[in-house]
Amino acid sequence: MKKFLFLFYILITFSLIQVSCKKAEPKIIHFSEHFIYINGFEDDISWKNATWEPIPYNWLGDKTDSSDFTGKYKLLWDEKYLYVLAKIVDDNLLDTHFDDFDSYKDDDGLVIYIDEDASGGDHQYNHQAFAYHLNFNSKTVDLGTDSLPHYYEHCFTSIRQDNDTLMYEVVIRLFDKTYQNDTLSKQVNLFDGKKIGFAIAYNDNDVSDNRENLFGSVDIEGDDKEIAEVNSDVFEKYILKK
Ligand SMILES: [Ca+2]
Ligand SMILES: [Ca+2]
Ligand SMILES: [Ca+2]
Ligand SMILES: [Ca+2]
Repeated sequence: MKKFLFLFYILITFSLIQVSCKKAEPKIIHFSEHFIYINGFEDDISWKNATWEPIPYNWLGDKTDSSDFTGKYKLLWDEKYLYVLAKIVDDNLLDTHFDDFDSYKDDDGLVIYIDEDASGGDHQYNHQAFAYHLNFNSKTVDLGTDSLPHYYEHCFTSIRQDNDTLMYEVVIRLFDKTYQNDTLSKQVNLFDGKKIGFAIAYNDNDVSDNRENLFGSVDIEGDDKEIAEVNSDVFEKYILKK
């Protein structure tokens, strides 16, 4: 009996070790066989073959419900670009800072986080990963190596508003950690089997001076729920598949 219990103990311990060592499989981004027209409409053939994923987590701000915000997104790729479609329902659209570099997180706006090689790690003042803040004028802002906000012409964005619904359709060129500026740096080509880190979020302000909530696509442990702005370890791993 003792021998049986010992063997049982070994088996359970081994199983627990296996479970704890098992890493989450990367999610799949499917290849786009067809041209995607960046116009804020989701009727392109390729989008029909992509699956919606939710933006369910309240990273910052008071507890709220679906009447305040709901969000979902789809991803696709081809050899040159990553494509993002995001459907946001926000009960009150607010854009009060007309200087794109001034308090942009206190206006409503989508944020797209990309770590081109899924390396993880700090990206606040370097370019091993990017946090693209999409303004309503379709310009994109992220912090530079000088710790100041700058424009990045990596994203071409179409935003279509229908009452309280925003449809973002975005085509993105990816850059690696050697990125210097938009004229000197060469974009990274995409290929079957390439892994990237990705997350998406929405700054929601409805009636306040400062941002009310930040909603995100990944479940972040710990107290620093805005960590995606600083560290790409929390981005989700995706693999490009043909
Ligand atoms: Ca379209
Ligand atoms: Ca809202
Ligand atoms: Ca990286
Ligand atoms: Ca809002």
